[in-house]
Amino acid sequence: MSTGKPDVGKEAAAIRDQGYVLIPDFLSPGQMSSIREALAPHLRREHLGRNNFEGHETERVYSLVGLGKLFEDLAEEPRIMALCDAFLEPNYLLTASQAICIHPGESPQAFHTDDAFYRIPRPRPAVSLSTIYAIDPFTAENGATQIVPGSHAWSDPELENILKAIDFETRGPEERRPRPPDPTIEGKIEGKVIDATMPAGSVIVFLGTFLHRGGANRSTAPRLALSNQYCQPWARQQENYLMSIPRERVRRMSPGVQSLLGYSIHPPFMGHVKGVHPRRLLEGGGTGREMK
Ligand SMILES: O=C(O)CCC(=O)C(=O)O
Repeated sequence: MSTGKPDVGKEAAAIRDQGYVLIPDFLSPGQMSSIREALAPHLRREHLGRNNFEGHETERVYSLVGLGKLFEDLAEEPRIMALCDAFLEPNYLLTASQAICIHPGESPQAFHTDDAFYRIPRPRPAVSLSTIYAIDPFTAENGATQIVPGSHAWSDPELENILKAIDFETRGPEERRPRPPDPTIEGKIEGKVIDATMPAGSVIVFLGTFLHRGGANRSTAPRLALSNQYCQPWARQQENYLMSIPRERVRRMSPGVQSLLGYSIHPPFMGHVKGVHPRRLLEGGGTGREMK
């Protein structure tokens, strides 16, 4: 994990200017091998994507933060938290935490932004901040994330139909087909797309308003990445950690991670449980108003 007191001024400035920053040497080789070891039992091609957005040749492990201490530590990594502090309001939340393994033969994802489902007119501040950690080196051949620098500032008309182009429809294996090019966006971004190629251990951090996609994997080996995303404390989280991670496990997590999962309040009282702070449920106190 990155060491020392984070000085994120430059990184935050790059994000403000271009929509993203790429930070090399973020994870140590030791961390990466622990991550691989922890993920191995979950990456056996048993849970390939069910639609063109997840990717039929892509494996995803959701609620990653619930899989062990190293993923908890990554979720509250100090340098990433400092960047979240720069773009999000206090008590921001983890909204997505997943491993993404793009297998050979996968086609490119549709271009999208990670906060598109908050239907607030653009241009606007981002509702979320995303991270993608390269566990394998990201190359142009193996499915490096493809990005459009500056797109975080684009207006709705410039991104017209972007959500409609994303295909979430679930199909059986017999109906699977390559992901088609997205005619509503391809022309607009021609010449602006770059492959976020980076050595293993790097992380790319970008705004929720930033256009990107998982690339095609034309190599012969899988491309493994982790992605944690954070959202404003008043926004609905993509993943429902209150249901996906048992409370017994959450009790053993740090107060910071508990808060990121949703055991927190957006003042004065968004997120309360029968009038009390949700942390009380972790302390075993209950609310004093339990249903009979
Ligand atoms: O895997 C990647 O490089 C990007 C994936 C992505 O953007 C997503 O699934 O939302």
